[in-house]
Amino acid sequence: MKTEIKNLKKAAQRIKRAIKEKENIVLYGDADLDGTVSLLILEEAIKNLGSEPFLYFPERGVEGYGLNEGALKFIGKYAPALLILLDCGIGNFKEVKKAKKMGFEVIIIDHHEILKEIPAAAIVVDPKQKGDKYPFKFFATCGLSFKVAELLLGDKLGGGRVASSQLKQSFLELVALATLADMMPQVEDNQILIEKGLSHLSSTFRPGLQVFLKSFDYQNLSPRELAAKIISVLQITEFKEHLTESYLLLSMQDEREAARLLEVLLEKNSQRRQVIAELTEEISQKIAHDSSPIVFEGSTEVPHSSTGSLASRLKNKFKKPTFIFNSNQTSSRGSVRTPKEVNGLKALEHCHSLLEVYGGHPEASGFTVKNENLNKLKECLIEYFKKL
Ligand SMILES: [Mn+2]
Repeated sequence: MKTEIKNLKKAAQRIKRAIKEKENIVLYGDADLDGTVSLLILEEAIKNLGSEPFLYFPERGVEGYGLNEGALKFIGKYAPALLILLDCGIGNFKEVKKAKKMGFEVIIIDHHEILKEIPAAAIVVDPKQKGDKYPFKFFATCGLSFKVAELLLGDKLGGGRVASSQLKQSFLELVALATLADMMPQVEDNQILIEKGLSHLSSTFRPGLQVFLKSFDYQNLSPRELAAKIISVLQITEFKEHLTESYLLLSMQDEREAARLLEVLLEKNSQRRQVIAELTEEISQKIAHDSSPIVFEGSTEVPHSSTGSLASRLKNKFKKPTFIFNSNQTSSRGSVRTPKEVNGLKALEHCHSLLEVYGGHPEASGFTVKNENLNKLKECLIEYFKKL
């Protein structure tokens, strides 16, 4: 028998049962492109089977990353329900327990590193968990979501009929974009997903992607260049009533409506790029002669949605583990980017007693810290990296 990802089938069976028994289903996704696409694929699969799930994306800058108290309060009205956490959840120990108490049965579909333990969810799909024998470990969450959709839809997905193979192709386009956006290794299973998805991108039938073809001179772009341009617009967007604008665009049925939204997104994107360029310059000047083993910078001025991009740029420039955060009145939320040979997640783990939340991947992770612990965190990290 072919090995499968641990609990994948179990998750699909549980979702099928929820559809059949008309249980409420809540899809809860991280707001980046991976989370957005993971949610959209499952939503479309579930709708195809006749059920209408509720949707929620937590707003990172306001609520923090992953499942949180405020979000639970909001979605509480749907309980009892099946709550599916996508591209987040594997670090939400407290919140998953709380959700259970509120009447949610929780499924986690995530690809982030397993921390000290696994949350008390009913079903956890994460190729990095113990006992997962599937050889490939580096799916983006959208790849896992696609696999669940395949199990849900069976013959309805690519079963030879035109409509169904179109749906499969459309899912693959989304998976390719989100896997690239999440910077997952482009090898083995991912390579296949990306190649399949990109191969038909220029003939996509999804209105929210068609509008990109009309707005860019795509004939002169390779499929990868086209994908990179689309990703740069969709990777981080703003929110409307707990939905991301990238979700709204990709789920739109009407092309004219999609074209209008794309115009707004392109404008916001160019403004964002300018802010990032200015902040990169500002911070670079400030730390140019700094001998610290790390870059640790942030303020209320750094937009929370730009901490990842800023950290990546500064990491590439100074070749040091880089921690960039946005502060509000009580706490700071940051992104970590480290040179290849350095594991930033281990560093956060070392200082975890100072942190509220942390998680991610060895080269790209994130954290939330109370402002009163910010300096202690900096010292803890410096001490950690000095010893390395
Ligand atoms: Mn992801």
